[in-house]
Amino acid sequence: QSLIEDARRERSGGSGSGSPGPPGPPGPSRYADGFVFEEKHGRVTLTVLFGLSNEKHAGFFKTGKIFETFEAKLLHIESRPGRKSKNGATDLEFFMKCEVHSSDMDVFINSLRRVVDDVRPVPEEKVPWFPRQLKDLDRCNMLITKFDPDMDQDHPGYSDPEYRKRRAFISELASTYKQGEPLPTVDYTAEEVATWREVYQQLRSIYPGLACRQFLDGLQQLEKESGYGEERIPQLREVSAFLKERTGFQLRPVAGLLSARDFLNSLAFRVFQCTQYIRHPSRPMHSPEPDCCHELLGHIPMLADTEFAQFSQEIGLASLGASDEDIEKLSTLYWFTVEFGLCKQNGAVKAYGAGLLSSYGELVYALSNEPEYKPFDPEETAMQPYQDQTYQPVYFVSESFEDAKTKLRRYSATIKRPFAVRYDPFTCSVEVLDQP
Ligand code: HBI
Ligand code: NLE
Ligand code: FE
Repeated sequence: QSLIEDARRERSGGSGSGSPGPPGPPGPSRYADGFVFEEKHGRVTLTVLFGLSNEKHAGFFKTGKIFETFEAKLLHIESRPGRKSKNGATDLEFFMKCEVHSSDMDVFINSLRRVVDDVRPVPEEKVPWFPRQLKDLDRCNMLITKFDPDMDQDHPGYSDPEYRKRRAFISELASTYKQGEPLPTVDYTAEEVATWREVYQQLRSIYPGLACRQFLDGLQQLEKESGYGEERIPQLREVSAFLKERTGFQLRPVAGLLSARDFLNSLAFRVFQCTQYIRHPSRPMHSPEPDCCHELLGHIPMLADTEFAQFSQEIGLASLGASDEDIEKLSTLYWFTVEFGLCKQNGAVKAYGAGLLSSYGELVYALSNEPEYKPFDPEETAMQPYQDQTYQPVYFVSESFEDAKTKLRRYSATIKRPFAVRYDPFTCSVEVLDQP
């Protein structure tokens, strides 16, 4: 079974369903018939499953003749008990990896079909691939090109070649990054620092009345100990070191908006994927995509809170190997809490969502009497459609910060998977436990 599992994993290549997988030779999944594992120099490697009913065991030996005829090479073969047949005997199931001339592939498979039963490719993996250890996060890099300055005509940087060049440079630092390397340092230009200063000044002046207590505490520590202030953009390296000491979270550079699966999966390892570029100077008060203002001002102060860090990791653990539907629900919940959540504190509504705390425009709007408020209830919130272009039409308010946390925790624990995961903090890896 182990080899079949490996074959599936390699086939599914990288992160989650529909992922392009790691760079390298073209993935086998592009072959419609599903048998081809790899194609090189006119030869294909096939992964084949077939069955042998009890009455037909002799058929197995006939496969040898077929191999001879096609000059096929057998690379690996395993058998295991298959279905029970009518007379109570157990059929055998075979897994085989072999190599044939590309042009012979179809005839070869059809010939096998004549001597053994039920010839089929290794089925697609049912549980999506997920990272098991820190270095697997190098494969959690599937970007969503949604608000890309190179592709999206509405992006404020679309018609600014200088900005696009800068973005490409900073993206490159992130895409070549490997887990464990020192975090890249960016020498921010005077214009970039000016954008930061504007964002920082404006937001800083309204935080005391609008941000939740946990956020204000975190920000204060960062200002005191990690060089936060309006004069310079903090480097990921120093901020990561700060967080590591507080809550064990560390940062990793990312080139842009990540797929929800990869983003959430990283949280399971207490890794927060951070963009390092800054928004376009023409729109400092709101950006539809994450940028360093969003990460550093919105997320980092919250991640310095022990309880918040703990429950961020729990959402991450719940996302490992989860179905696409569950990922969708988790990311919607994440959106309306970690990104845009409001909570009551001392009788007033305060913001704890990072998307609010990094956007002057939306922070003011969310706490005005314009938008609709709904009480936070995970089951209902998970079903609320959201949009990411502009301000949210509805925000979810929880009775307290703790209340949001408890409810989210309880919800993540209900996500069903055919296995359980346990995080080992000593090795920073995930153990997978098969449930009985
Ligand atoms: N990608 N780089 C990056 N930063 C985020 O904050 C982020 C992301 N992808 C998805 C996401 N956030 C969430 O809003 C949820 O979809 C999980
Ligand atoms: N709208 C946020 C901001 O302007 O900082 C970014 C949100 C990212 C999800
Ligand atoms: Fe975010």
